[in-house]
Amino acid sequence: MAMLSFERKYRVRGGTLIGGDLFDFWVGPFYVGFFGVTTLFFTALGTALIIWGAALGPTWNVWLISIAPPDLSYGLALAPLKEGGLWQIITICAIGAFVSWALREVEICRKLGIGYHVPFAFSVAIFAYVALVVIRPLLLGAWGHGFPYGIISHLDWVSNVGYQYLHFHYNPAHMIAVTFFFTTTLALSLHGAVILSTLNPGPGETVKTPEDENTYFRDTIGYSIGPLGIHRLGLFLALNAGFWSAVCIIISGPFWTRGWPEWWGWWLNLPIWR
Ligand code: UQ2
Repeated sequence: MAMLSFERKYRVRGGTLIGGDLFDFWVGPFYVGFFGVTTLFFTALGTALIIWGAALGPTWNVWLISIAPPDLSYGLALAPLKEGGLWQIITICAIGAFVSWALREVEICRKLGIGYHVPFAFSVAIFAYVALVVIRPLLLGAWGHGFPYGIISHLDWVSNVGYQYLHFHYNPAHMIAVTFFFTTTLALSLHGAVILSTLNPGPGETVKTPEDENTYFRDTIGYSIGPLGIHRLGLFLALNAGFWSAVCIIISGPFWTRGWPEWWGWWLNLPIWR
């Protein structure tokens, strides 16, 4: 399946952002490209450093392994490897790998002559991660504000930072992000359900059409957004979920230092209540 007959015509030269046709080739089904090489480099180095960091640590229990950022006292300086320096290099490798992957997606879009929607969407996910480990630590003046790389430890970090602002659910940007996440799941469940139902109409029946999907939603809720529209809506909802997640953590600390419930004082103090 990796090399369908029509796939050959899409395996075109060019569209690269750097290096001309130096890495412009495929290995099996995979496009390599300059950024395929850099993705591989950062991923291999980052993974090796994580394993080394785990080997230094007190446990091999996968739930408990954790690689912590430097102590706050290091500020924005480089720390010794075993004092958070490992976390700093792993963070560079992660961002290097993520950005390389996004740029490899851009090159493939250019080859195919399609829009940049996929790398753009991935960039929003990268932005959410960078907001946590680069933008907010920079604004707060210490890499120690980044989150630790561990399964349980990063959950503890989220919990602790949440309680630091008393009740994070009162963060207005967090409210918007959560609403987008929930709406994304609603849209995806509606979409997945209607697609599966039209493709599985029952024994002896032929597969149904997008018109049946339109009719289903018009009959039930009086409106259909359409087969193209639902994908535009899904992209919009998902990108906003990631974007507002980044906003809600960046404003916590750099732009609001008290408890989030207190932020709503502007509402309680409106003159209309007197
Ligand atoms: C739709 C449509 C699809 C769909 C879905 C809808 C034929 C295959 C799921 C219905 C979606 C609507 C009405 C929008 C709902 C709004 C929110 C905010 C969740 O009409 O066209 O195509 O998959």
